[in-house]
This record gives sequence, C-alpha cells and structure tokens, in this order.
Amino acid sequence: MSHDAIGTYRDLLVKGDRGTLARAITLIESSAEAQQQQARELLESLPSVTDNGLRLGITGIPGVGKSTMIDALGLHLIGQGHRVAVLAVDPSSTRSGGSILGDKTRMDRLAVNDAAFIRPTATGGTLGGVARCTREAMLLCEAAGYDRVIIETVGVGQNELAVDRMTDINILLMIAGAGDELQGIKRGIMETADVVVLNKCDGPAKNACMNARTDLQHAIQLLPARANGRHPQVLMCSAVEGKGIPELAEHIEQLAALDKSNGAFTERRKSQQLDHLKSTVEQQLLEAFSRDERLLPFRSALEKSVMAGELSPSRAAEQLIARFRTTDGPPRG
Ligand SMILES: Nc1nc2c(ncn2[C@@H]2O[C@H](COP(=O)(O)OP(=O)(O)OP(=O)(O)O)[C@@H](O)[C@H]2O)c(=O)[nH]1
Ligand SMILES: [Mg+2]
Repeated sequence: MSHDAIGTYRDLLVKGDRGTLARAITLIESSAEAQQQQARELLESLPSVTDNGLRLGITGIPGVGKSTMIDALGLHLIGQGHRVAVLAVDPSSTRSGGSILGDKTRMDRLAVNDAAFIRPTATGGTLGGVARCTREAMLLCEAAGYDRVIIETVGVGQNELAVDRMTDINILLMIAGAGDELQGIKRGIMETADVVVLNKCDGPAKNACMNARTDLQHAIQLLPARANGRHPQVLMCSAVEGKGIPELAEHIEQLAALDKSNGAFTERRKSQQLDHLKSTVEQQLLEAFSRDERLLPFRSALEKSVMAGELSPSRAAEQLIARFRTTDGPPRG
C-alpha cells in the first residue's frame, strides 16, 4: 500500500467507515512484516483523539455474563449518546476475523446497532500479541469515533493483566456463591479491579447476592488499594434483566470524573504508555531472537550440551545472547 493509500485509509477511518475500521484491525493483526509496516504508518498518521474517551475492561470467568453485560451496558451508553466499540479477546481461539462472533456472541442487540462496533481480537498466539493487537485496535476504534471502548477478557490467565495496562476502568464480574477459588479469580486479578460487579443477582439468587456483596466488600478492604488510593466498590446487577446497569454506568462515570479531577487518569495513561514501550521492546527483541536463523545450529548444539550436563543453562544463555548480539544487533563500536 502506498503512502497515499494510507492517507485515504486514514481519512475513511476518521470518518467512521466501519469497513475501513475492520480492515485496519486486520492489518494490525497481520504478522507479515510489510503489513506491520503499513499498520505502523497508519497508526502514526491518526490524529490525536480529544479525550472524552473512556476505555473499559470487563473480565471474569467463562460464563459469568461478560458479553450479556456488555450488551446491556453498551446499549445504555449508546442511549446516552456515546458510540461503543467492543473488542473481545478470546484466548482459546486463534481464529481471526468475525468467525467466533456467529455462534458465541451474546451481544445481539449491540451487534445490530449502528452506534456499536464489535470485534473479536485475534490473539496473535502470544500474550504480547494479544496486548499489542488489542491496544492498537482500541486506538483505531477511538480514531473512528468510538468514545467508549470495552475490552472483554476471560479472567483466568494473563490476558486481563495485560488489559489492565491499557484501560482506564476495569470491571471484574463475579457471581455469588461460587467462592473465590472456584471462580479462579487470583488475588492479582482482584487487585486490578476498579469496580467489582456481582452479576446474575436475579431470581432465587438475590439473597445469596446480598450476602456475597457484604463478604466481598470486607475481603476487598484487606487488599492493597489501587495506585489511585481506592478500593473497588461491589455493585450488584442482573445483566439479563438489565437491573443495576444504569447504576453501574453512573458509577463508572463518577470514577472517571474523579480520576480526571485529581490527575490519576492522566498518570495511569502515561504509565501505560511507558509500559507499552517496554513490552514492545521486549516482544520485538524476543521475536528477532527466535526468528534469527543464523543462530539455529549454534542453538541446538548448546541445547544438546545443556541436556548432556556439559554446560550450565546460564552459560549457554550467555553464549547464545552474545552470538545474537553479534549477528543481529546494531553495528557497534
Ligand atoms: N440469570 C442470569 N443469567 C445470566 C445473566 N447474565 C448472563 N447470564 C447467562 O449466563 C450465560 C453466559 O453468559 P455470557 O454473557 O455469554 O458470559 P461470558 O462471561 O461472556 O462468557 P464467555 O465469553 O464464554 O467467557 C448465558 O446463558 C447468559 O444468558 C444474569 O444477569 N442473570
Ligand atoms: Mg463472552
């Protein structure tokens, strides 16, 4: 794609053209070097977005109701005049494009709404890949005029920790009565939450929800506060019935307004930028290292020595890295 073509692309994107947005996300997801180059050029050409935008992360174990919740919350936000983009990170799927949407999304109402854009993010195979693709897709969505970007991740692995490093407000979805361990929620994940929402507080589960809310709120006070000094509040809702959704939306806006007024919002984004720089460098170094074919024979010889107990792993690593620096590193001296 030529420089001019990138310009045309950018213009269509900024006008909010959905097809262009979808293609642009495909471009950033590509692992081909030429396309990555174009993707970088496109990203650099984007105008800086005026900041009334808000980036929300929603995480929780499979089946807790994340997508149902996003459908309800998204509609509510659209009702308030926002445009909503949803990026769903599905670590179990290496398929890209829209293939997982057909059978899996529970965002039926959002999916047909003109003010919404829904897209599963290809994981790119690695954690670094998820983080980069999601982050860049988010920037593209913002450039296309979506002022509320919601990122859905399954809260059982490292993905939501990566997402924590790109969103302004993180919502942890839980259900009453499952117990923390059963929900697979690690302490670290709890610590990344800005608000905890007990979902499925409907039907016979209502009482259990009230009790769970009290217990959770106590448990949370014992954890370290977030960098902005807060402990998350525990809210209750029923995503299917739409109950508690306006209250959640209101709470989110209040948190964001507070963070903006005391500088925490800007601080968080700044430290995310630094974090992104660091992880991009790490990932690209690692990729360059793994791709370097000139290292292969040397590497397998070293691996054999390590397995035979003739060489310590740390010595082998040292030699391998020294060789990498002379083969692929910048000219030195
Ligand atoms: N009773 C009740 N059921 C709900 C509620 N929210 C979601 N569900 C049901 O829970 C199931 C899972 O909902 P999803 O929204 O797909 O959950 P998810 O967390 O996105 O699941 P994954 O994407 O697979 O991790 C569906 O059968 C929903 O209808 C709720 O508030 N109350
Ligand atoms: Mg889902």
